Amino acid sequence: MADQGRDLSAEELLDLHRRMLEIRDFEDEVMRLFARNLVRGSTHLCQGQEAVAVGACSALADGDTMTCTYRGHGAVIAMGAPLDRAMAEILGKADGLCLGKGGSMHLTDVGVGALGSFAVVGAHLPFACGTALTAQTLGTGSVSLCFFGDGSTNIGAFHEAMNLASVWKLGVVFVCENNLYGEYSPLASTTPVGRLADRAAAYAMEGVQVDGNDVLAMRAAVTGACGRARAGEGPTFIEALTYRHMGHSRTDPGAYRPPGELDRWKERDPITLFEARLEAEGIATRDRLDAARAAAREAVEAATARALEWPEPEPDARFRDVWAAPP
Ligand SMILES: Cc1ncc(C[n+]2csc(CCOP(=O)(O)OP(=O)(O)O)c2C)c(N)n1
Ligand SMILES: [Mg+2]
Repeated sequence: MADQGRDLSAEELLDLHRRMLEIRDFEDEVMRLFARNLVRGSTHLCQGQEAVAVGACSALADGDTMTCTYRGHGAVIAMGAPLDRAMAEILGKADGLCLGKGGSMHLTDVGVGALGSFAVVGAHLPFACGTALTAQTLGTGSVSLCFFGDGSTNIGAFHEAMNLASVWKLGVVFVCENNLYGEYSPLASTTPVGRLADRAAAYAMEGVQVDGNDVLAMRAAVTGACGRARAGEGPTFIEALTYRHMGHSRTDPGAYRPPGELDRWKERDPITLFEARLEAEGIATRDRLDAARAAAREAVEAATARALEWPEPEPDARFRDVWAAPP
């Protein structure tokens, strides 16, 4: 454990810190905009789960791809999507990542390898197999990183995708964000398996459980899985243990959670855990970390201000870019 991150320079470690801060501030900002009725539809926020997205995506190489769920703002930002165009998409603006047609649940930025956020639970797991099959067929060596929740492991598409990926030795890295709840249901009330990593054994696949609030542990697990994928050894299932600070979506106060649970998880906040390590190892002083916090907040505020200024889509644009042009 202690050796994790030794391959990274101080600047690279601080970059992981910055990315997590930007995602946290971005999500807090989305919450405020939602309360002002500026966000259409719902939002599913990922405060508390930043280390999963940032650690995992930092292990990818150019050309690798990523798919995720409606709780995917963090993953898309971790891939390198610009904050302003991501925020503009959530606001339904013409300059949004999907020209305002996707919204919070469908953030996509193909240019950075973020191939889609999916609102239908489990729908993207077979899609991730498809991108891995493309990589295998073309011999590109690219990896297909696929994020999904604990609840998704009970849906048929999960089992089909795990089976297919294993039997065809596809380079998929399945990252299950186990945040203990699927909507309002605790995991144990829907799932007979306590340790989700054990589900991989049914598909003769390597299954590992990782502290999803430890950005370097996440990075190390995904680095190992990418190595296996690129060597043609097939997929890996990573269960990332984490917690969402907010309710399932913006209308959910999360009252079903036992008293004290949220506070206990906040004591293991991924950002403060990483800051403690950066300080303990002499990578950054408290002042430097505070400056990074202020800089991230300013970056998100500036991106939000730009996104708010940008125009609404023209009514005529609503049927454009919906279907691909025939070849
Ligand atoms: C096929 C399908 N069934 C049901 C839903 C409604 N639904 C939306 S999110 C969700 C819970 C998913 O939980 P989990 O996979 O743990 O992800 P989390 O929201 O915790 O990130 C459900 C049941 C849906 N979107 N798609
Ligand atoms: Mg969940």
